[in-house]
Amino acid sequence: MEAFVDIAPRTKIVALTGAGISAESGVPTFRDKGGIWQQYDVMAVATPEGFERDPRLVWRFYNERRKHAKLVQPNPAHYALARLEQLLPEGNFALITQNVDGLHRKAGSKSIHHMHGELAKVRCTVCHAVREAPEDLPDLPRCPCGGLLRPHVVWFGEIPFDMDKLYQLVEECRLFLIVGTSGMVHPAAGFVAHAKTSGAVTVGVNLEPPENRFYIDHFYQGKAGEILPGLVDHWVQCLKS
Ligand code: BV8
Ligand code: ZN
Repeated sequence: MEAFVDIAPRTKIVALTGAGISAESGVPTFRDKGGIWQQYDVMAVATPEGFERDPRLVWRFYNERRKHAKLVQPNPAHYALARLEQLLPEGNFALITQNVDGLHRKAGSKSIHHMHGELAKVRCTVCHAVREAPEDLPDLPRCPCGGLLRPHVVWFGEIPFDMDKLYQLVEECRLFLIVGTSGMVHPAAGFVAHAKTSGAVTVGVNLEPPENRFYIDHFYQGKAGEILPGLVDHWVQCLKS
């Protein structure tokens, strides 16, 4: 593996994470063998049409994942990103995650953009109120207004949250770190190319070379939980020098 790239003290860093950063916490990824989409038909459980057709099936899928997410803990990769944020000057770090599992918040990260939403939240399909998911949800949970509740996540064909803000962060950063994502799902998968054309140095950590590997200047192949702590240690030294 090549030596870790240096950073300068005032570098603005944006990190984008995907399911791979939670793999070592025991959260199944989507496209690896045994991944979530191999057990469920993605069109049936992660699209508005699927919810329209069979909301009970979609609720079973998300309740199962929400229950599992409550039992798992962050791994060294999540903690490394939380540590990096603490050591950088206020406003010089932003975390964009495709993950809905809540592990970045559990690890202490503060500036988190859950672009695909959060398992822990539900949204009313009528009044659009967003609230924490109550403990045990009935088969077809309802809002006090009577509307059917849905998971507060972004399905295929839906627009991810805060896209204008996310594009601004990607354009302003000087270092773009991409961790644990196959680079298959847009528009998240396009952020690394956008960062690079906006003048950022791009750094990637992934078990396998991702689809968007071409745009990654410094690629460290392996497990995020094993590589990120050392990378952050190196960057902490750079910040001190
Ligand atoms: C949209 C939330 C319009 C719910 C998810 C081109 C442009 C724009 C859109 C499209 C386009 N082409 C196709 C589309 C449509 C579609 C899309 O991208 N389809 C793909 C599959 C072809 N995109 C959409 O519909 C998006 N909306 O486009 O709106 C628009 C257009 C432009 C601008 C604005 C709006 C909505 C997509 C969101 C869908 N919702 N999830 C839920 O979680 O249930 S997506 C789902 O996939 C998760 O969020 C997941 O995070 C995400 C991406 O997957 P990854 O995180 O990368 O996970 P994956 O399993 O694929 O990979 C894991 C990686 O980790 C692997 O590489 C593996 O090697 C690595 N790994 C494993 N273990 C480790 C590891 N790495 C390090 N350490 C380890 N230990
Ligand atoms: Zn409502």
